[in-house]
Amino acid sequence: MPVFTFLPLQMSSIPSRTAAKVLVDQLVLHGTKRVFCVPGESYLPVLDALYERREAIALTVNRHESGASFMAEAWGKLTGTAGVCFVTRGPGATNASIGVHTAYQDSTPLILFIGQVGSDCIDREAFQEIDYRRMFGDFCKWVAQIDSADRITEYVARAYHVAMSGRAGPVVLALPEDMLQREVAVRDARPAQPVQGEVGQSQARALATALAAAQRPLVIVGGSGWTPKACTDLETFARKHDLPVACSFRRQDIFDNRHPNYVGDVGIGINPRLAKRVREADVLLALGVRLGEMTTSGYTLLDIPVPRQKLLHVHPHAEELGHVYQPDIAIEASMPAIATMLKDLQPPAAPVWKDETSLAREDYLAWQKEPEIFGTRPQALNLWRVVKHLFERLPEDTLLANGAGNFATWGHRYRQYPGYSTGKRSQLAPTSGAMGYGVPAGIAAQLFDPQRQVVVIAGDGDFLMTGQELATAAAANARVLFIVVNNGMYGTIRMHQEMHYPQRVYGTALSNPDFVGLARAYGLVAERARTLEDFHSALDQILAAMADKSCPGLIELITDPEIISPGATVASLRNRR
Ligand SMILES: Cc1ncc(C[n+]2csc(CCOP(=O)(O)OP(=O)(O)O)c2C)c(N)n1
Ligand SMILES: [Mg+2]
Repeated sequence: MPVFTFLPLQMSSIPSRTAAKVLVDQLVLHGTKRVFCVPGESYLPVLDALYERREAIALTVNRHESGASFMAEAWGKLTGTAGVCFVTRGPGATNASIGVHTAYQDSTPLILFIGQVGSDCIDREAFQEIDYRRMFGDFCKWVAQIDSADRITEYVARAYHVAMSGRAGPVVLALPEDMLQREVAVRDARPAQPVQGEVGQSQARALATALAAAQRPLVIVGGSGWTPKACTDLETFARKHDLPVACSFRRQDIFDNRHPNYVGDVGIGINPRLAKRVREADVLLALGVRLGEMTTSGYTLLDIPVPRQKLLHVHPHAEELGHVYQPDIAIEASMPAIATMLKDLQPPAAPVWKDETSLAREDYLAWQKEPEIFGTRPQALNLWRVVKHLFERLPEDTLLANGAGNFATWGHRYRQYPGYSTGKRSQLAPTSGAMGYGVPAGIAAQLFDPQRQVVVIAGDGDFLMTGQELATAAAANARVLFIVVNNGMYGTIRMHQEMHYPQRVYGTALSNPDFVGLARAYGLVAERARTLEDFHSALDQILAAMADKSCPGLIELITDPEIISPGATVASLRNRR
């Protein structure tokens, strides 16, 4: 019987380090510049190793793990590299799970490290013990536990690789307490090099042929993995071919909304005329987008599994192609790769769809106009005018972050987002529909780019889900402007309640604190506005005070609960039946 002997590596030249130190050294070499955390005794050695590398990695300490994981997720969205978050076992991990779920649905690179109970008491339901493989198994790309300190470089390299390759997403690594303390002599890994798909020549030809034969084509862009260069190439392609381009739900900054070929977003509350165009398109070129529930108006815009439209689907993950809809042409490729190919595609001499593109653009511009609803409620604070004024007053490259609720509609529908071709993202919003996202995401964006104007619009429900992160913003002097839309209710749910159970209002009213007093207690400058005039002066005052004191600011808007959306009052919903 053959006997294999594995010769030990020449260890003498490799200095020994604690596993925690090896771990932090790997974060540095994989390019991480900031980590978000709530500390726990379960990973004290990591904190100590982070202290040693504090020149290389900044540390943001949060007030709740949802804030930490949301911030790391937003960091991943902004940088295209893995956001990193550390939390403690059990309660810390369960609190952080919302950021993992968001990263999964939003295809954002994220690594969540969790302190785990020591190996000597694992599987006893020890203090705060959870099996993370089972807990996170259904909503992350990869979850593992590093039991052997010798293999830490391998696990961490794979975590970065998996989080950022193909369709990006979250990875969870559990770190048993005793493993982190062990001394090991191991070599560092190399910086991770995520792998992305290219476009094959025959696929490029097939796509070009299908596009050239189209009568009523429409492009829908979405997903993650876009770069400024890819977005610039996309704009060139759209202009050269005169194609109408729509963005998917909460990905409105992929394509410049001022571009003559931009025709709106295919999300919640879609422009009915755009929905009709999606339904009646003969060729749909879907780039990067998953064509999920929110982008397909609840799976109604395309037939399942075989769409009526000829579907040309390009996505960085092969399994997504045909996941729900069977494409006519499926291309597994990165967004930079497909955008490069499209940019160089020869356009037809006179595209037959040219006039349709202009009409679709006109429909979009008409959809932007002030809704009539305020005519019926003249005393109400006009949110359309608030959004208009806000983005006229703030710098063009302002980043808008928000979570979930009907308040978000105003920013989604009425702001014209500059495209990522500018080199900067202008929208941070969860396609997962997670409430509480806006506050931490906005703070992360401000930490990422302190010179930038960041504004968070949050509902009164949405805001208080992660409002304690105001302390994090104040501690970091992050000059975020928070706008709280206070209508005294969980408006979205009230809307559905009135549609299905009219006049039986239950569980959807909110009794709110004094948001201005609350913000001031956190060290913010804050004002309240009940009218548009109030808002104008509050905005001037708060922006000046924020600049003066180098602190975050907040404006509370008291809005009319009757105006539940740009197109409906509560009374109109009740009378629908
Ligand atoms: C974490 C989370 N919990 C619950 C929900 C369900 N939900 C969606 S919108 C909403 C109400 C939002 O209320 P608010 O922030 O006040 O905004 P409004 O609709 O009143 O403008 C709720 C409870 C959710 N999407 N996310
Ligand atoms: Mg509300």
